Amino acid sequence: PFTYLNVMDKDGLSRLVVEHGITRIIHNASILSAVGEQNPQRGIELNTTAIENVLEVARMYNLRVLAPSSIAAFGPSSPKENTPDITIMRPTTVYGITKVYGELLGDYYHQKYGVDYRSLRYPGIISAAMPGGGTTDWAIHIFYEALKHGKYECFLSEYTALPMMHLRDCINATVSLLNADNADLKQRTYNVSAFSLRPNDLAAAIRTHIPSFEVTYKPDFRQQIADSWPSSIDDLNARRDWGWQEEYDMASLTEDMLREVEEYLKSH
Ligand code: VAH
Repeated sequence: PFTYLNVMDKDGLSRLVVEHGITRIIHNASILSAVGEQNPQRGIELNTTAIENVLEVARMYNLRVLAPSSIAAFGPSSPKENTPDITIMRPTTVYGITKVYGELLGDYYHQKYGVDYRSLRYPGIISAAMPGGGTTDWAIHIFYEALKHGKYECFLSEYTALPMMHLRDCINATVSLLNADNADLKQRTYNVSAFSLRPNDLAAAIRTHIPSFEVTYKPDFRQQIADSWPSSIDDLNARRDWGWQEEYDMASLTEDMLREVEEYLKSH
């Protein structure tokens, strides 16, 4: 079953939960990092009100909630490499600030009301679906441009390493945490990542399939956002507590993405 819902409408969310006997919510509705910096007030309003509504409805109806956070919850003063789950978190985007707020509010609802809140700090998620205004969108656009035009102008510098994962690994991690036994969870929010990815490395991987592929680099406002985030993430707690394990590395992701994007372009 599928229906539309405005996540700002708490009563509408409550009605949906009651009418459909909902027991779990995966809350993905959010304004992402780049779009959020172009309209900060809209990002603050939606991202905070949405998580508040989801947690309140979860409290009222005893729901299990998986409300993803992001590596964007870290900032320039967080450790840059192998960033741990628990560390300094002073993000410099409204997206990151609202993600830290969501994590802290989720912990509060868990402690005060016993709400079964769980969260994953997603890295950049790579799939053939068009991205929604994030700073990691380059890792999707590059495949479309490689297949359509044989060249791509990247909005980050070639050496900007960011944690990433394939969408299938993201879904597997989400379902694994959602189904994990509470007794196995030693924290409510976990880092997850499959590998760190730099634009020049992905360009080289694509060139093993499309030798003539050319990339130029023209950093824009998103470079400053990317520079404030970790280059790599420590997700050992997720691997230990509930068995997180990625399937895709950069090479297998590249093969899969070229195949999926080619399929998409044939039918659109
Ligand atoms: C963004 N794709 O770029 C999202 C993600 C780690 C980044 O949260 O905003």
